[in-house]
Parts: sequence; structure tokens; C-alpha cells
Amino acid sequence: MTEPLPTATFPPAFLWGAATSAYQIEGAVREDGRTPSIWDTFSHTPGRTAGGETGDIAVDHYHRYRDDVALMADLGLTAYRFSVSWSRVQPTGRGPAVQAGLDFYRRLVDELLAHGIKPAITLYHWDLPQELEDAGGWPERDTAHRFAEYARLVGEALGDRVEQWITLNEPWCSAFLGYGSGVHAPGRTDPAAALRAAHHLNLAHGLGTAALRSVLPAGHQLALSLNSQVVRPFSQSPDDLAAARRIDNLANGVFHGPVLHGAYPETLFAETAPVTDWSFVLDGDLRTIRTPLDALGLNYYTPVLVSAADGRAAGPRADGHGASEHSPWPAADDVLFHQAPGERTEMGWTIDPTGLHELIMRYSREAPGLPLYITENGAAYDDKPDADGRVHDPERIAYLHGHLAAVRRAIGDGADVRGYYLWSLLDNFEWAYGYDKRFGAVYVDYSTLERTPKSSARWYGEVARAGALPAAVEPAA
Ligand code: IFM
Repeated sequence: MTEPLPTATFPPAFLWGAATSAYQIEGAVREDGRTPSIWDTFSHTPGRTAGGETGDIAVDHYHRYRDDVALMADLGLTAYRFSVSWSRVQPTGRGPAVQAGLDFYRRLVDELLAHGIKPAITLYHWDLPQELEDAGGWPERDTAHRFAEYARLVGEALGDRVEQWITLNEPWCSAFLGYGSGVHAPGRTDPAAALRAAHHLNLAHGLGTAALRSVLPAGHQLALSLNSQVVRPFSQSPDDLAAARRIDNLANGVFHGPVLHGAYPETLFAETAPVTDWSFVLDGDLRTIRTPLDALGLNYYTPVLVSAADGRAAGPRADGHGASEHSPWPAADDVLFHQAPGERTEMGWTIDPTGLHELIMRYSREAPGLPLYITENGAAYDDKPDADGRVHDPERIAYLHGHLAAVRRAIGDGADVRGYYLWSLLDNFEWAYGYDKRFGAVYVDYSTLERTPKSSARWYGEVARAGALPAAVEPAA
């Protein structure tokens, strides 16, 4: 029998990582054959992002990746999760790959491996090639087949050196923010299209996983990253409990139902009947989607608090997903979203590490035996350099400490959590919020693109090196 771990110590093979995504950091949007994705189009459309900001330059990671990898190694990180830009690799979303695009990722991976950092690839982090959106986007079934072809191309090119693969990042956002509330690209506001998109994203995950398995060496790890929500009822009244269950279906069940269990939640069909009859789910789809996974990625930031409408006023919809008169939650206009009590980050998101513990334990039960990774967790704060140019961010250290303690507690409670990826390595383009929200452990001066590790980066690096959490949360000097 193995010895129990001392309380603050993590398992020896635990991965200490940071995460990013292509459009948020790379820039170089017109180089080496890359064509526009839906985020290029969206961010260049007046009124779509704060201050009209775009990812044209972002933090220029495309040219500075060597420095960024050196920075990670210097901090002591052991893993890095990044996404591949589909438009860089397969500019029209179909046909052969562009060598220059693949070469960039090959160079990045080689640099990581040379520094002893384990790469984890996300194939799709929201940046659909514009040509595929012009052909109908995710509400069209063919997009799932296009994704599988793209997955195979990247798998063939990088499968010899990358073991960890994630098909999709947060398909909820792609479907419901992209096609429902319209606060994300492509900015459509059609609840039926959002549900079709959700199904075709699930299908893309299934087809993409099969395509990857056909080209990757045995033993590689295939996963999916969900931003599964911790949905809490405002009260224990039957109506509030029913509201929470409905939102749980739309936030979680719509993805983990087919992926883990091969079926959509029964009640989801009746609840969304005013919007769609789900006739786009064809025979065999659910079998394809349920293809075995090797791990599950969980992204967590904050819980969601909901109630039934019943005459209560909740103020503006406080689900943390941007301002739009269109709800991202199809057929749920009678559910109210409330601000959860407690301190908030700069995003207005309530800080509650107990939600992360709850989420991990839920998926340990939903998918027994499936290794879990926290593929995103972190916080935005209004960080500023002091007179000496240093950036102190004790709030972020406290946030990370609290959430890592929750992960450790879940491991103690029997959960098989194998790694943690802080969101994000660098300050970056926070989608519709532009550059206003800083999630980075490393500060970026947007006028010079100079990088300065914040005190949280140093603190996190020390935790990674020690493989254990300190008792106190004092910022590292
Ligand atoms: O920046 C995003 C990331 O792209 C996906 N998950 C949430 C992060 C913070 O909003």
C-alpha cells in the first residue's frame, strides 16, 4: 500500500502547466499563408470587441515563442497547453495542410521538449476558418467532417512528438456564445442554430478523436476540455431546483451526456422543444460521439446561481458571459441568473474554490476511472507595474492558492487529477473584452510587448518546483 501524501503535497507525476490559445496570443494573422478565422472577421467588425481591439498582433507569440518557452522553463513549469490555429494549418478549412503553418507548431513543440516542458495541443479553441463559417459554420453537419480532416492532418504532423491531445476547448462557448447570445464569433443570435452547433461540435469531437486515433501512436492521450458549470439553485424550492437542473442540462449534460454516456439528457428534448426538434441528430451519431476518451479536461472559474423567475428580479443576466439582449441559454428565458455572493475578480466572477472541488468530484463519479486535468483556472485582475517595474498580484496568488487547495482536497477524496494548467501564461486578447482583462501570470506591456513575470508567476513556479502548496499565501519576493 502506498503512503498517503502529506496534505499539501501533490502526486509526483502531477503536471504543473499554463495554458493559452492561438488567437489570443499569436498575432501574425496574415503571415505564412494564414487566412481569416471567424475571430478575425468578428474582431474587425465595428462594435464587437471593447475598443475595436483585435488579435492582429496580440502578444506576438508567433515571433517570440522561443522567449516565452524560456520564460516557462525559468519559472519551473512542466507542461504547456496551447491551441493550433486551424486557419494557419488548413487556411480554407479543407484540403491539404500548409507546411509553413505546421512548421511553426513543430518548432514550438521542439522548443518545449528541449526545455523539458510537456506539450498539450488543443485543436480547436474557437477560431473556425471563415470559409467554413461562410459555408454554414457549426450549425452545418459538414463542419464536423472538416474538423476530423484537420485533426488528422495535425495528428500526422505532430503525433511523433506530442502525447496529449484535446479536440475542443469549451464547446459550450463556441455553440452558445457564438450562435446564441452572439457575444463571440461569429456573432449569430439563433437559439436553434446554437443547439445544432452544440451537436455538431460533439460530432466533431467524436469524428476528430477517431481520426486522431488512426494516426497517433498507441498510448497517446486524447481528451476534451469542457467548461462544465457548477450550477447552484438560489433556494431549495422545487421551482429553483428545476431551474438549476434545466441550466445544468444546457451547460453540462448537452456535452457530457453524449460524450460520456452516449445519450442527451432525456429532459433536454422536452425543455428545448419550443426551439428545435433535434432532427439533426442522425442514426449512429451518438455512437460516434461516445468514442472512448483517455482523459477529461475541466475548465473552472466561478459557479452559476439560478432561480425560477416567479416574480423575482435578478437585474441584468448575471451568468458572466457578456452583455447581449439575446440569451445564450436556449428556451430558458424564464430562468433568472443571480450574482453569487462573495468577492469577485475583475471579470465580475465570484471567487469560490469549493465549486472546483465540487466539479472534480462530480466528474469522478460521472466518469469513474477517467483521469482528469484542470485545463484552465485563473483570474483577471487590474495588474499594473509599480515604480520599480515589478507587478505584484497578491489577489491572483490567493485565487490560485485557494483553487489548488481545492484540487488537492479532491485528490485526497479519491479523484484522479493528473495536472493543472493555469489560465493564462501571458496577458492576452480576452475575446470581446479586448486587452482590458489581464489573466496572465506574466504581465505584457502592450506598447512594447515586453514580458514581466508577476509575483503570482514566481509563486506558482515555486509551487511547481516543490510539488506542494505552502501553508500561507504570501507573495514570493
Ligand atoms: O480567455 C478565456 C479562454 O479563452 C477560454 N476559457 C476562459 C478564459 C477566460 O475567459
